[in-house]
Amino acid sequence: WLIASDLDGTLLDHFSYSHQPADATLAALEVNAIPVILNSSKTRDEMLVLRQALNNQHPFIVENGSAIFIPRGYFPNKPELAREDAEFWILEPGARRQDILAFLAKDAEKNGAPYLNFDSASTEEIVAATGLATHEAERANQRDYSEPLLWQGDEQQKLAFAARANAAGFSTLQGGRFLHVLGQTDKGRATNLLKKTYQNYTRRECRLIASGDGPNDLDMLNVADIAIIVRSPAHPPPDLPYHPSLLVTRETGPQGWADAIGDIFAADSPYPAQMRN
Ligand code: 2M8
Ligand code: MG
Ligand code: MG
Repeated sequence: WLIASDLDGTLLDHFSYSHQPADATLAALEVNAIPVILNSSKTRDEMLVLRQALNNQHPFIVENGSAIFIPRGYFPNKPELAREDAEFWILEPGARRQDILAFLAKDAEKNGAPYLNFDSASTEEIVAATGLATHEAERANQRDYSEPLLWQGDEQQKLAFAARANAAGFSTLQGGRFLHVLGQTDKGRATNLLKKTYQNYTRRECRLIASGDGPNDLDMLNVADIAIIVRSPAHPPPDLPYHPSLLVTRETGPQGWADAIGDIFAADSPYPAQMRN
């Protein structure tokens, strides 16, 4: 088994960013050697801090599927297409933030910019938009592959903007608060790439549980054997197209997540035994 999970609104409470209700379940998964892959809109810097807080040493996926960070030595050798730095082997299906910013600047000249974007926002504005602390907001703006926009225009303008981004070779994804502009990737594509990497090294098929609360999680839920939609206190659950094994949690955030994982691995689980072990 492999579990891919969103952070905000899933492993972390939407408002308080607390992970406490998920801690015992995360520890139990670790004991059972079931890797939890953190897969979020967040940046590398943010993820490094959260991985520590969550006691997680597995690969992780940043900026909505833009890059996969694999701790060096996690697999017997470096995956073929990965580049490496001092700590990680890095697969990068995404685009570069500077190319996205160049597109935004050009697009704004012609169509205006009915949004607040991180690159031109002050730290105080990011704090106000996210509820993060100052140093956390700084880490959130340490981006390499994507740009979050706090949309201030109407829905129609947003759709037209998304179409122009696509035509320019980028894509857009709606997160809990922001519209993210990124390369032609998403959480599902990156999860699949990482799953194949696990399978190549273990020479075994691995099954995937994915969990998330927002529209930007749907691609990841779609590639999973079991999909968990975590209920949000802030927005309705996203519409999931047909999925044969879908759970929607009763509780919100990390409590909902822990309950769902508990149900899947419980002795009297409604899931077939071969799905449990
Ligand atoms: C942004 O991501 C969330 C994820 O759903 C959003 O769109 O609301 C990112 O900027 C991320 O880096 C940041 O930590 C988060 C804070 O709420 O917002
Ligand atoms: Mg989320
Ligand atoms: Mg997210």
